Amino acid sequence: NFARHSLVAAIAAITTTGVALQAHAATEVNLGHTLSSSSHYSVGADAFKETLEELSDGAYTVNEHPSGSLGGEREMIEGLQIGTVDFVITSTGPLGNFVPETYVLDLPFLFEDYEEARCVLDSDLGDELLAKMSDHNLVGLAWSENGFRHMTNSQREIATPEDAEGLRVRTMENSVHQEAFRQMGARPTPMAFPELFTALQQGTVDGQENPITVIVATNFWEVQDYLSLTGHVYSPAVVLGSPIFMDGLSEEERGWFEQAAQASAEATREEVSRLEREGVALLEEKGMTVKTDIDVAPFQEAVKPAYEIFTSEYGNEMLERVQEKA
Ligand code: EAX
Repeated sequence: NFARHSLVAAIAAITTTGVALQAHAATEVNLGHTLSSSSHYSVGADAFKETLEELSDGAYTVNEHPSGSLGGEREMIEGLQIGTVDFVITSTGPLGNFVPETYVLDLPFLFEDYEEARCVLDSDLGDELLAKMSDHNLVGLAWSENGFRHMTNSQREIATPEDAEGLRVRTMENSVHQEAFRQMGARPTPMAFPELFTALQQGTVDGQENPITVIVATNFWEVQDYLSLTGHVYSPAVVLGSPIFMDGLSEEERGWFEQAAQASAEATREEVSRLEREGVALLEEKGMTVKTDIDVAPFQEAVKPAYEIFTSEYGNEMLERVQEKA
């Protein structure tokens, strides 16, 4: 009798749970980025999804959209502002077009190494820049990472700025970067990332610049023979949210998303570190000619005017504050 009673109770419980689950189907949010599903951004997207689904006990679920399937980085940022995209992991490449305060982070040779860059982004200054984004209709959630950028091309080995002269180099849609490459004598061609592989393949551009992480994740060795470890600029990434989605959340829910973004950034940074250790050997194995011992002083000298152009437009204050912390 007792057994029968509990069986009935158990069935009732299952039925109720079933009804409850139906009534509260998980709310789906989308998260986009430009890189492949084997990339450091996808590692970060997976961490975002896992953390959020766990913290919210399944109330939210994340649909990941890698490989630029929601558009290039500039387009996705616009999507956040109009509410067609909920979350994005993006480099700061096109972000300055929306939040000019972040341009400072894109200056060449600003940070010496990963430790320094991460330390500045994790400081109160980094928090301040994240908070600034809400003045521009975006929610800045966490500083993630893309990595130090290096040059690749299909024509020749680059050891000095002169070697880059006349090369058509794809840059991000970032005026600071375009200026730096112009100063080096290259011909910068701004372009959204999803168009880049084909442009390299068809020879519309000779070269591009990206971190080891991106070169590995995008199989650039198939279309680029030379890699020079110029490390000319640190490329931060950021986890951004749509204010249209986030403004509707309770305090507690908002906290879940913030923690998910934090977990995402941490997982991505770990993957960047791993690829920094292992990626160059892999690219050599794939047939790239890698120039490792680059004297960066002439490159630093060549891009100096980019600093003047930057400060004449945005002033010295932010730059000095970053340099003090670095
Ligand atoms: O954020 O556009 C770029 O070159 C970026 O490094 C890439 O989209 C990853």
